[in-house]
Amino acid sequence: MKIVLGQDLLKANEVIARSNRAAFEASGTFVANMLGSPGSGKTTLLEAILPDLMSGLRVAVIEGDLATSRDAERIEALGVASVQINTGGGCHLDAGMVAAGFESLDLDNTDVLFIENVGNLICPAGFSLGEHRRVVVLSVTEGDDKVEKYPPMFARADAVALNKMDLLSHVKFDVKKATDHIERLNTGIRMFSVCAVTGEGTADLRRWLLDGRRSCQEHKT
Ligand SMILES: Nc1nc2c(ncn2[C@@H]2O[C@H](COP(=O)(O)OP(=O)(O)O)[C@@H](O)[C@H]2O)c(=O)[nH]1
Ligand SMILES: [Mg+2]
Repeated sequence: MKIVLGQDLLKANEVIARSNRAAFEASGTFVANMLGSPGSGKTTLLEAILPDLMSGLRVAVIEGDLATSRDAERIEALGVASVQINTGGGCHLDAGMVAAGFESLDLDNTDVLFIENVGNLICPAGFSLGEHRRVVVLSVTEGDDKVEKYPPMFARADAVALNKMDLLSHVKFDVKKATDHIERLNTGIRMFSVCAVTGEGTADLRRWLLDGRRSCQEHKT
């Protein structure tokens, strides 16, 4: 008998992801999955966009990491409810972990939930969490070949935040080449150039997320 474990795992994840999505729809919570390499700037980007979002919306964050609660502490310092999930060595969050994570959040009183995935350009791409939107944070210090090397991550994203633009003149990174590659893999993907430490460019990303939230409320997607 042939057992295809990988496929079974993904199918089981899909079932839980659908039930997560149903819970998000029921509570009216818009959910964004933030992905990217370790150190690409996922937490810094959240720190840049959360304060403005918080002025009109109730926001929460689920943080995924192999170990430590450092990122959740950074988010809580902003006054945002957060839950840290430690995967204990696992290279990605799966839908079951997220379901356990949002149990300790008050979803009914959460308008926008961010999930910061484990830093990794490979494994998280295959695991839906029930999110409405996927944002890949790619920093210019990682090299412009990362799109070619890790296509599924970019093919399955809704947006890319090209981060650390303040360092562009110091590194070899061809923005046009990377952008062309991303758009070839995924027509219609949104590209944002940002500097998470100064917040430059993040207003456009924030507006896109808010538009996404509005369209999900109207069309339940
Ligand atoms: N120069 C610069 N550094 C950044 C930027 N965004 C993040 N960093 C730095 O990159 C490092 C990793 O950031 P972090 O948000 O922890 O990355 P994460 O692992 O993806 O969550 C930290 O030292 C940040 O200060 C940026 O836009 N410009
Ligand atoms: Mg982080």
